[in-house]
Amino acid sequence: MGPDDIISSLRIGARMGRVLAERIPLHCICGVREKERHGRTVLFADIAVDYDIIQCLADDKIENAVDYSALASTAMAFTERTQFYLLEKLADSLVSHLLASFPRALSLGLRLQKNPAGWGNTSFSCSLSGRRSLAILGLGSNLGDRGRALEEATERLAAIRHCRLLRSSSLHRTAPLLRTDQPEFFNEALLIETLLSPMELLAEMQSIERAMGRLRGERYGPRPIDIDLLLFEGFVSSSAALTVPHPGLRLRRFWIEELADLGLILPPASGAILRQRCEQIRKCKNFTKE
Ligand code: A4P
Ligand code: MG
Repeated sequence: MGPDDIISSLRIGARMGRVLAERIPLHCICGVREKERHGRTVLFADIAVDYDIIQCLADDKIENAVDYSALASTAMAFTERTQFYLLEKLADSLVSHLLASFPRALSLGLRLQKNPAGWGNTSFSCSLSGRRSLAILGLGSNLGDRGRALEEATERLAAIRHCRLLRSSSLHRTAPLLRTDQPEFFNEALLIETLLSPMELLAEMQSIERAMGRLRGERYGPRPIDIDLLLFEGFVSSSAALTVPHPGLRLRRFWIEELADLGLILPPASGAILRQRCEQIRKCKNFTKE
């Protein structure tokens, strides 16, 4: 199992099914041409939703399924209220609205098709998809009221649009790593579900850090709050702006324990990961082992 698959193991036991609603007529104002701005035109939508059907198989009840007729009527009601120039923009807001309205949907694919007047049988379409992803965030604080800071960060994260807090780990008091000349940390990990992309989520995390008084000073230095993205479902990246899984994930004992609280047992770090991380740490002054 690769590091990107670790978090998906929380979905073990799922039996994935797909419902499809096709050629749903949507009446809306959408288009860049003058005549398209004056009245509603009809677009056609195909919507595919993937979800875990295990519960509806167990009891054969619509409440535990994704109701395809509700899917179609929600799409119709939403588009009637909107006005966009671009098909892409309409598709994106419709995908977000449907994912938010159908919490069972794990991923959703949408195709919008348009037959503009004057083009005969020619049609144009735009396809877009979105998904609900699991993510694990690592919270740390070693300045001010550390317990309150973790609580406040958790409240703020739970309030982000398109994010839902699923579980939190126990709180750990930890000796400072990397830079030892700073106060003891309070650390905690959260499991969330989000419709945001990894970069959108990172931007929200950083804006919470700023709102809570985090000033970006010395790397690894003391901070009222630090929020790290430890894992994001189906996503691996090694860029400086976003490295996921977090490079210290399997090297910090408190993260290993916090993830176990969330139901995730991490495989041990490979020799290559250990060597790479030691090299990284060596470049930092006042370092200690993680
Ligand atoms: N960045 C890249 N990947 C990520 C990611 N997965 N999550 C970028 C969050 N940010 C990520 O981050 C610096 C840059 O890393 C950002 O621009 C972001 O785009 P930062 O939060 O400004 O700086 P930092 O926190 O000092 O660096 P970093 O690498 O996040 O360090 P860590 O791993 O957070 O280490 N000891 C204990 N006991 N407990 C701790 O929580 N934390 C640290 C900081 C040191 N010692 C500690 C603890
Ligand atoms: Mg950090």
